[in-house]
Amino acid sequence: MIRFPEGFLFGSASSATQTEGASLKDGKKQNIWDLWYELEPYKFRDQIGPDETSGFYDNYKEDIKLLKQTGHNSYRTSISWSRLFPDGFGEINQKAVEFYTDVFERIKAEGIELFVNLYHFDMPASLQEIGGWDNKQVVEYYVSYAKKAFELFGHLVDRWFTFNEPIVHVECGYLLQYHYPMEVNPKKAVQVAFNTQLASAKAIKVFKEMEINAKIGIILNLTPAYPRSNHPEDVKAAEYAELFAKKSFLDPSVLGKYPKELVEVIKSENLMPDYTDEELKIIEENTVEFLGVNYYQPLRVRQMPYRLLDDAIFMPTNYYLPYEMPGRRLNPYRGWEIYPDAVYDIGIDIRDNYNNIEWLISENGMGVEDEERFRVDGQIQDDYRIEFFKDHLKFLHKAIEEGSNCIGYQVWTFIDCWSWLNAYKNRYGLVELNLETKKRTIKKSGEWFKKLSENNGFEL
Ligand code: BGP
Repeated sequence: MIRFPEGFLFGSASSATQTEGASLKDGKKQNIWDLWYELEPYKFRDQIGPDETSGFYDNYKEDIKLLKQTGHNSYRTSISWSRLFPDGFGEINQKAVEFYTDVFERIKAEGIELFVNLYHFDMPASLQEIGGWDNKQVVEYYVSYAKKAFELFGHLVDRWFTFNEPIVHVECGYLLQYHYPMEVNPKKAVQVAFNTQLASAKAIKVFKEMEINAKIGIILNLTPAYPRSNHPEDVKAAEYAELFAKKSFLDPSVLGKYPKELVEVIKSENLMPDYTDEELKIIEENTVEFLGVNYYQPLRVRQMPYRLLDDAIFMPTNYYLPYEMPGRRLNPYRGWEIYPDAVYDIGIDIRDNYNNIEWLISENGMGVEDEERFRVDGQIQDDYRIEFFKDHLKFLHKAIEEGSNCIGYQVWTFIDCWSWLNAYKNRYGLVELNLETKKRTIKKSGEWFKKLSENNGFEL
């Protein structure tokens, strides 16, 4: 039997845009997902947009009851910025205040620890029009939004997050064209990354000044980079990959400083952002109190074998090549390698290099296509998901045994939800969503998760 420390947090994570639906209802205005879907619906899988989610906005009362039935003692969701402030700033939407207050009160009434995230890839469309994270005025609007959220809901929320996976809106929005505004603009990408870090630190500063009785952190997708071999060139490639993918947000968020190697690369590429010493000081003095770690897949890399053109456009992958390890265990539906050992490596890295800060797994999960084929007597028998959780929990437990300060494990996700790029292709939920009827049915993994949480562990 594997047992976790007393009071260990079990739960799941979700986000506003992926669950609420009602994207233009009761005063909410467009965020970049609603806008992008209006402009280019063909870029969305099966042309399903963010209005067609599981419908938490209308179903939350029933959904919250399911949290208990699936063993949640903690739950993370996010506030939709453009629901609370339809224009991103200025007038507040009273309907949104009522909605989030009721949601949060009901979650608390169930005795569930409430984690609330302020930003999950969902810039209000009106603020994207003025440049989004590239514009420092937007940083100020974000801080005002955060302050209002702390004022309104500070008495209900146990743990706050400033951002979910900030590297994603940097890379996907400004280098790789997976997210709106789909630019390829390294200079902006660096500015967006810096401004996001600044926004996080400024929100933490306000939070601390308000002396709220809760904690504040950030969620990072910490993907360890494993070199193909011990050859020094492969090892160097992995160090570069970690600089971009991991340390770019982890170091300033936890240690208050950017790694000097990263600054050197950015300087040598002529991409230094616009910043002041005062801003660096704000970042240095306002680090996170705990950390959420999303982990799905490792990053395997090898030496970059080609010489680049002198004027090659900057991409992190100018410094390493992603590497597909032969024989890797794969989730074929998502194309992501399954490598649970990394959870241990993350735990030890945080213990040894990041002050052993308090942390939790804030997302981990397996998206599977056509789960319908696993239905027996009306219930999805998702044994593969249970195995996936167990495998990761074993390595998490090992890290905890060796002193890593991990306080919880939250899976992605609660009820099958809408995915940014894959709509409903891959299902992640502990609870099945019938797309036509919207009926919710607990999967086998949901029942298993309840036992896991009740026993604070599981039989090997
Ligand atoms: C994480 C995001 C989530 C979620 C998850 C699964 O990176 O924080 O919002 O979507 O990935 O990914 P996907 O939906 O692309 O399969």
